[in-house]
Amino acid sequence: MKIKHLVLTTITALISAAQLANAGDLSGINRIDRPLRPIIKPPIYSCGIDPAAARIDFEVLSRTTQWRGRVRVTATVKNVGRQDYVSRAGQQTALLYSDRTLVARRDFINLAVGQAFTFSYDRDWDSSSPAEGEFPPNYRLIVTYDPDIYLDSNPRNDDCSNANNDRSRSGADINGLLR
Ligand SMILES: [Ca+2]
Ligand SMILES: [Ca+2]
Repeated sequence: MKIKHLVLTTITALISAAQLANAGDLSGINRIDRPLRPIIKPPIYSCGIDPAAARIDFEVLSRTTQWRGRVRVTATVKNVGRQDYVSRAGQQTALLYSDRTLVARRDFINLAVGQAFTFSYDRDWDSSSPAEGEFPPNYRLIVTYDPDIYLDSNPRNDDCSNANNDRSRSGADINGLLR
């Protein structure tokens, strides 16, 4: 009888221990003891032929008062890839929008590795006005292509990343220059 009781007690204890271990495992407490996965930063994506909407810059050209002046919005398109962009006229263009209004555009043809071009839009700005100071427009630079750019039998004008062809910057940063 004693042996049978001991065996039963032992089995019960083992089952309880196993349940506790399982409960502990699910509680999340034990997870702290596990090695944490290192946070791996994704590599900076760089592909072959890659014109990109690289920058939007603001500058004050002249000032009439502390708050008002003439400003320039400059857009920069750059081939940030590892191969030259070689195309034909009329197949690619860069557009600069102020909110939904197209304010400047520049057609381009070829863009060597690392080569950039800029184009700009000048306007009056009043940082004390509602239209500019309180609700400044958003500027947006877009690199666009003919719909058939990937089907034109010229692989040298196939942008390998469309993720970097669209860049925005708030005109609020112009208010920072006219203060
Ligand atoms: Ca691109
Ligand atoms: Ca093509």
